[in-house]
Amino acid sequence: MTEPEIILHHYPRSPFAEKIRTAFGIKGLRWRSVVQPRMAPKPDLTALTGGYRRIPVMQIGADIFCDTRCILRELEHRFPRPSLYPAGTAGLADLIAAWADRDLFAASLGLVFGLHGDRFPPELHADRARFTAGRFDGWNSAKMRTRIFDLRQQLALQCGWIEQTLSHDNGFLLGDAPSAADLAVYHPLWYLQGNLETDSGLDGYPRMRTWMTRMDAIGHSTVEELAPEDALTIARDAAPAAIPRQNIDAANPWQPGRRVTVTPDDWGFDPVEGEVAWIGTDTIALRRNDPAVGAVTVHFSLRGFEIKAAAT
Ligand SMILES: N[C@@H](CCC(=O)N[C@@H](CS)C(=O)NCC(=O)O)C(=O)O
Repeated sequence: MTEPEIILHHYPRSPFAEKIRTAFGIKGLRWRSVVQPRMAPKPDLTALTGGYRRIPVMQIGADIFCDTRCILRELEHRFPRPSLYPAGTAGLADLIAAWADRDLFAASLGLVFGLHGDRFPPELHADRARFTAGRFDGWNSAKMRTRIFDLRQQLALQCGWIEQTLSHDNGFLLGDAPSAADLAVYHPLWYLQGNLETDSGLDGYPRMRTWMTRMDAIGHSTVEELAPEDALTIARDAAPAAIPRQNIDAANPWQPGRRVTVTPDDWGFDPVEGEVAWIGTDTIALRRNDPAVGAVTVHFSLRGFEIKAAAT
């Protein structure tokens, strides 16, 4: 049987998508690229996810993986070599990623919009203000500008940590091979550098700059374009992967069959409703039926999401 294709729903300038594109590069995977809009509405994406609009989303047949943590977990499971957790890095790589995906990302994004908010169209500011529900100064350029000095300080502090971590001169953050930690630290800096160039403040960290060049050289492996409607057809024609039987702790309120909502807890608070199909220690999968694509299983990371009983 041929392996189903990996489809990534993304857009070129998305830092979190760069995290996954670089993971494809590390693992040498072939993938199909579906370019989605960078603002809502995203009907060809939400038909698959049930409302989640963030980028990136990975699709394999009728299985949909939301959030980069969940995507990396699935890639590691299906394609274990080379590992995103080389010897000695499990645990520590995820701890570093938990900081970088939030704090380093928020400071980088804040600085780009503080310095160059005027370059982005008003519709994008309005969309992101709704998306983040008041965080990031409501995406008001004037307010964001007043934070530039503080954000530069925050970034200098965090870049100092990265520079020190790289003082072993082993090539990557946790040794001589790239890990999930490198992916998470790289994507906010890639975004900063791509938008601010010499004004990014990154030049004061020579080891970090060399490491960024090394990360950039990994590339994205082999990619082919796919039209959004073709991705929907692939989901419609596929059946979700079989869910293994589980023994679940009776105290767990989210037993298979229960209707729940799953909602991000940081930004982009769009709930997805479905029936619990699987729950593990780090992921939850919901079964849902969509008029456009039929039965799909939507997978989420447990970290960064809130589960609630559905109202109906
Ligand atoms: N925790 C999420 C964060 C994803 C995220 O915030 N992505 C940004 C793009 S880099 C986004 O969705 N922005 C709004 C949009 O594209 O509509 C992950 O790891 O995937």
